[in-house]
Amino acid sequence: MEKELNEEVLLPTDTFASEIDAGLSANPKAISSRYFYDAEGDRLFQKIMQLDEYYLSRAEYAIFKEHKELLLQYFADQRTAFHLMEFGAGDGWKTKVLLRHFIEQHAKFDYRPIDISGNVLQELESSLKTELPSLQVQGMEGEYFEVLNQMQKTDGQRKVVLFLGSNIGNFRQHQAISFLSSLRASLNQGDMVLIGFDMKKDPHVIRNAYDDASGVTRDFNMNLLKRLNIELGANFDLTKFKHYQSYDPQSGECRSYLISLAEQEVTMQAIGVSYYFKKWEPIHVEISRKFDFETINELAASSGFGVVKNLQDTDEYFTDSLWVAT
Ligand code: AVJ
Repeated sequence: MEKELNEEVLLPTDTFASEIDAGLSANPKAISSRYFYDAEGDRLFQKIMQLDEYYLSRAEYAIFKEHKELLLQYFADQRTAFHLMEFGAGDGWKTKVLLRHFIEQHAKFDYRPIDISGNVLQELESSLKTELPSLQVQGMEGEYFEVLNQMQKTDGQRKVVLFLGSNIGNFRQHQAISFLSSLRASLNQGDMVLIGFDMKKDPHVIRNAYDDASGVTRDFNMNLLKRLNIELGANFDLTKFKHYQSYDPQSGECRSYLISLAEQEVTMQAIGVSYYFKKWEPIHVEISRKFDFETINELAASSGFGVVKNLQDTDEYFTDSLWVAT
């Protein structure tokens, strides 16, 4: 592909600014976790994945190591060719376990990572070129469903969509159902999805994963304010906010907040607006939901999928749930 690729995720500043404005003007205040991922946010998330406390990526990696044969059997049903799509592939650390195995088995498939960041795709494609030269890769830059819908007409091959890492946890249940229903609408009957779910477990283990001893997650959360300073001309004083994490074992909601340590006013030059913060007022910045099988089944049933198989690591920390479009 001879396409020009962007340096990083470029959102129109007006959409970005107006969403931040709406969130900081609301009561209670909130900012969407999708804004974490500028270049520095990407780098900090990579560091999070290497933390002792952050078990999620390692657990999913272990599931793939253990069950790659079984997954290929399901994906390549009757030895037909398939498109392996991935939403938000990142550096592909976990996916490469599957890709390598599928290549070794001479499976008939191609790999199509989808991301709104051209830069992410470019890096992934070039690492795959050296590590798995015979793999057919086609990075697809754009919004997930737009890309899928464009493919709809191209050929009759089965699609298998990976949505890993418990990224689904960033949605509340009703949002997840609408996301998955849109996904279903872009697929044909018999297509499959493999979704990563972080499971409910010892609440201390979960809290620690989002409040690590070395403070990387704190920096990851605080980077959001830095980003607003740099990109929207805000004047957040980072010493006047702190990161706070809560986990509710009943709802399974793990929530991140940035808490104002003083009564203060913050100005955003880009739109010429000031925001007033009470002392101890929180900004809600992320929800990372934890799941159980009931919730997973409900999600599948409500969005037009049937659960084929649930795969877990030996600790039962994480589940990769394989679904078929019904
Ligand atoms: C990338 C959304 C799966 O919620 O666990 C990690 C992001 N936030 N530590 C998660 C995250 C704080 C992560 N996801």
